[in-house]
Amino acid sequence: MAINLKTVDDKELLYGTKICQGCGAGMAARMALKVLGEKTVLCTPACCFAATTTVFPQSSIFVNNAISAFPGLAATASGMTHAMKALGWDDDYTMLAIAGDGGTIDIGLQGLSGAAERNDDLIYICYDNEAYMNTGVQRSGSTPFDAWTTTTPTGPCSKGEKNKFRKSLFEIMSAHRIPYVATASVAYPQDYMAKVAKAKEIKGCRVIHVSAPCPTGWGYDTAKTVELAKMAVESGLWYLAENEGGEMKLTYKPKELKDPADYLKMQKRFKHLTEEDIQEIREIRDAEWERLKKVLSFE
Ligand SMILES: Cc1ncc(C[n+]2csc(CCOP(=O)(O)OP(=O)(O)O)c2C)c(N)n1
Repeated sequence: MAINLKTVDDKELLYGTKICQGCGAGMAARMALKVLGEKTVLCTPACCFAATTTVFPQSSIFVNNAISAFPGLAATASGMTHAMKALGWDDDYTMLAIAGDGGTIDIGLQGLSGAAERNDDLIYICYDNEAYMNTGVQRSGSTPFDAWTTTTPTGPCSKGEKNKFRKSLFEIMSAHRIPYVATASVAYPQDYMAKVAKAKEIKGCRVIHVSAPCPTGWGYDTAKTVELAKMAVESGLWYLAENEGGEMKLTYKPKELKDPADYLKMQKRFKHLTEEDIQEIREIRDAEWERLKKVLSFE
């Protein structure tokens, strides 16, 4: 699908923010807003995106952004989309909810499940920086195996995050049988924006889970966000997929998976890993890729 990059004037998007240099979350939000345009009603819970763009009385977004309680984004957005209908707003408006992985995959999951069950008419974007970044890098249900965070320290008694598998929001939401679920990455803007554009044309509950690296929490050079996000996909540690009406597929398949070692070695949160640890991550990646082949029907 061709994306009109001129939907909104670049200058109107997120100027004068407090977003860190190289913030993947800012990129994810900016690209979504670019596609959805001015007829968007936005709601965000406590997270980096809210704290860096929307602190009353200042805002750096060209549409209003209502801030919800941390666990309450989906419930608030559900109420707002019903209110839009009750007020007779024209159908062109999109109710957009944007939250981090903590606010979605952990504390906000119950409300999102309710919105999905009711098939409330909204687009929910979870930008995934793989920890609770706004409060200083605490682990979430999306923190990868072995990663350092302040609550998964590294040292003689601990090797970072213990869970081998991250919660799969894509599969959790697919199990709700909503009309559209996708994964995406800020390193593949055409793929991501096409998914947002497709979601805009569909009614009901639509969820997009976008990989969004965080230089501050992951510990890497701020210029490398896109490179790192790309390496995650090319090494099979993240994947680009969609589920449209029950049809699940990969939307981008790397020719052959790259060695995750290069990706891991670029980040301070993995600097404690030995060659044996990296080998274990390769094996977990291989097993997960085999599982995904069955879920997403690819070879
Ligand atoms: C009930 C509740 N618990 C904790 C907090 C503190 N808090 C605010 S933002 C945040 C982290 C958000 O993490 P995430 O959703 O992953 O978004 P990110 O900060 O990474 O953008 C926390 C714990 C809160 N606001 N409300």
